[in-house]
Amino acid sequence: MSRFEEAKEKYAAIGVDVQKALDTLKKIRISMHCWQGDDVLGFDSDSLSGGIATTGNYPGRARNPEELMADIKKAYSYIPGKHKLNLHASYRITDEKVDRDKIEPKHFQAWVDFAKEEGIGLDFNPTFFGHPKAADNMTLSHPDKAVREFWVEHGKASRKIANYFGEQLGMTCLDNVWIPDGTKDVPADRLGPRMRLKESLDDIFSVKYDEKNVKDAIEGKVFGLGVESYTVGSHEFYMNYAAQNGLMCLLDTGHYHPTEVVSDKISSMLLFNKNLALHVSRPVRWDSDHVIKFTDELKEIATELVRCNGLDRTFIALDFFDASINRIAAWVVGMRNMQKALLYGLLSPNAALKEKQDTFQLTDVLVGLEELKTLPFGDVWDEFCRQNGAPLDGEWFQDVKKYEKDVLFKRN
Ligand code: RNT
Ligand code: ZN
Repeated sequence: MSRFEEAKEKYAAIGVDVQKALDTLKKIRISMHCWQGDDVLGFDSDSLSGGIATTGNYPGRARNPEELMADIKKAYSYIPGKHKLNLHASYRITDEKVDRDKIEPKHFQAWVDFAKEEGIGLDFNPTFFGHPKAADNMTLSHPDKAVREFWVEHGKASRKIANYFGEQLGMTCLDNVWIPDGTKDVPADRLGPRMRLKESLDDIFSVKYDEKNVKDAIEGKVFGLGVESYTVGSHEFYMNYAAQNGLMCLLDTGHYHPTEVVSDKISSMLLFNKNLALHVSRPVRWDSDHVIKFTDELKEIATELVRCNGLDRTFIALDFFDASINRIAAWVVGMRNMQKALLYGLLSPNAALKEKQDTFQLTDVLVGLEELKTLPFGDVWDEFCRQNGAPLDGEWFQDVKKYEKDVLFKRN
């Protein structure tokens, strides 16, 4: 009997159908963020702002669209299944000098062609940072109407592009709004900026699109570097706004206080909302955007999505940017870890454990959850890679190192 066959029997003994889990996982598309490839710089600016930062100077950063696309392709070749690519508006590809309020679908045609070639979907994000008009750390909530209007136009232009992506690819595009707005020190007026943000959002979302093409999310945050005391787009702000306007909340796992976990929020969000969006990241002491590891919390997030019947309703995207390591390996480790976590959740005897909880057999719950951890999970993961024609753990990194030596290290 093969190791996989043996593993299958062990899982069957606790009531888990392994092949069903593998088939479900195969259908889950994870949105891979283009911005890990070039340290979030994009093609229309040369500096990052808005309280987020990449640290490190590992050689090989993609400097232009050709390099970024080549690196993304490389990363996908080591990741089982077909996924999505998450773009930021700052990654437009054009020779025109077009400012962010004037971007159009045609400035992203190269990405659409790329997506068609790769058989992937696209998601989109307006870029409210890394721009002279965002220098005050105020965009949609800026006291100056002209600045606000510029960013409102950017928000609208972005949704139009997202709609185009959905139409062209026949796959819903998630358009996610995150703004950096806030203040370094304790503000004298918290309400004013929030009123202005509300008004700006009303304007942006007044244009209606077919939900088949584009769905809108708004991403809250607790604080950023340099905006430590007050964040206009806080969680309460966006949860209320989303509830009132039928939008989707996006929870970034790095955007909460250090002992707060997103895994516990998923059931409540899915209970009251049709859809949910995630930015899966790894905060180390703060919103540091480290590469996601196969941690207990990552497993818990994925298992909650399975338990709450949320896999079809949740847009899973990754959001980290580490410039101190090989950027392709960062993507591959993160994407594969997200898949591993989902597999872990799919291989859990969730119905049986729920039954134990509801009949107060709490020791059974404890033992059941703990013993899951040493089942032959790795053999099932290997089989998932095999069934999807992807390399197993241990089989891809040498190849990345070769690409690093032949291609990445020659850049500069
Ligand atoms: C920032 C947010 C936001 C960005 C990306 C680049 O704290 O998490 O999602 O990381 O849009
Ligand atoms: Zn995020």
